[in-house]
Amino acid sequence: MRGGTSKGAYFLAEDLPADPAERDEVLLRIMGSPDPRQIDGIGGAHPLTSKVAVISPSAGDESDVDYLFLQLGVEEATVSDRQNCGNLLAGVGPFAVERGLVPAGDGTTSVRIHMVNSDSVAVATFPTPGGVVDYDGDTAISGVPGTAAAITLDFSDTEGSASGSLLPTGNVRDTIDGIDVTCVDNGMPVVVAAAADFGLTGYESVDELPAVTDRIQSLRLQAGKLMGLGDVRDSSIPKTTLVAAPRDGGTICTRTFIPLKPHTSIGVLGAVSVGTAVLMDGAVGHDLAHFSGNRLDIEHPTGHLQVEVELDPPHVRRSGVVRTARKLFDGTVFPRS
Ligand code: NQM
Repeated sequence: MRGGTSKGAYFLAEDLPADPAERDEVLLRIMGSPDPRQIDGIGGAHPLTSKVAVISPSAGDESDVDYLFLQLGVEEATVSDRQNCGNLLAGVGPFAVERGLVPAGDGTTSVRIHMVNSDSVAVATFPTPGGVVDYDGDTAISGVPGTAAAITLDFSDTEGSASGSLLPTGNVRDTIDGIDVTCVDNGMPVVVAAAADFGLTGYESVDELPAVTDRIQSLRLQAGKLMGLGDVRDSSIPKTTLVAAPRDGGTICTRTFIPLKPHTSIGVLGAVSVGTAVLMDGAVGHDLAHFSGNRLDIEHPTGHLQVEVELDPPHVRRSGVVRTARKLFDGTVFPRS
């Protein structure tokens, strides 16, 4: 399924080996990692298309399904459960209905999704006229051609998703390598820095960005330690987002690295986290941002991502976003033996 601006393979947990090491081995073979082209698998040769969602019915009363997100390396044989993915999340509710894990409502269906990676709950609401998921609609999201049905995602408890707190270093601003940064985690651990401090305008195209990779790596390795994430050399978190003043009517302009490759847009929870940071007095980006209305409009290399964040400083009340998803293929994949 395409979920938001990402694409991944969605599995029922019962169809995969229960042992995590065995499961990861099978998933690497399915996606074709490690290989820059993922030629021997179904992965799309980019972190945004080398993703897996594992879904199962929830045990407790607080959610309907459990969603475990796994980020597979492309050139590395890595499988990481350390981060969430708010984009693949968009496909989880429809998948749960398609697979009969949740009954469809007549009109719309809301599915309470336990995001296993961060132990938090998201509520996804999407159209199910006549009890069938309808993927068609008139909602456009930047980075995806055409339009599709809106899937609203409401988050609670995303604060400190991987690091334990909204400001994991204990400060709203730190200095690393002589550069001011804000380390934030409202669903995704992100290091926010000013593009100008990297000698960039912040409006570069994705192809112009990779030149700064060494500096981004140095920044995130040190930030990872300050954020309590340990040695993050082989980890997909934290992400780094370089910010600049908006130039297309938005709140803030962003260029994001996941963790070293430039993102063609920005992750959902990444955008929620950056939006949360710039709302805070003293944070990097706060003085560059233009605020108007309830929504935060995050400009990125291929358009805009609008998020809602309600703060009750120093805590988060709620956050939300609108995405779309599409069922692309349903069938059997053959991991080579
Ligand atoms: O931040 C990319 C994406 C993501 C993750 C990444 C995401 C999120 O665009 O919630 O969606 O940051 O690796 O899918």
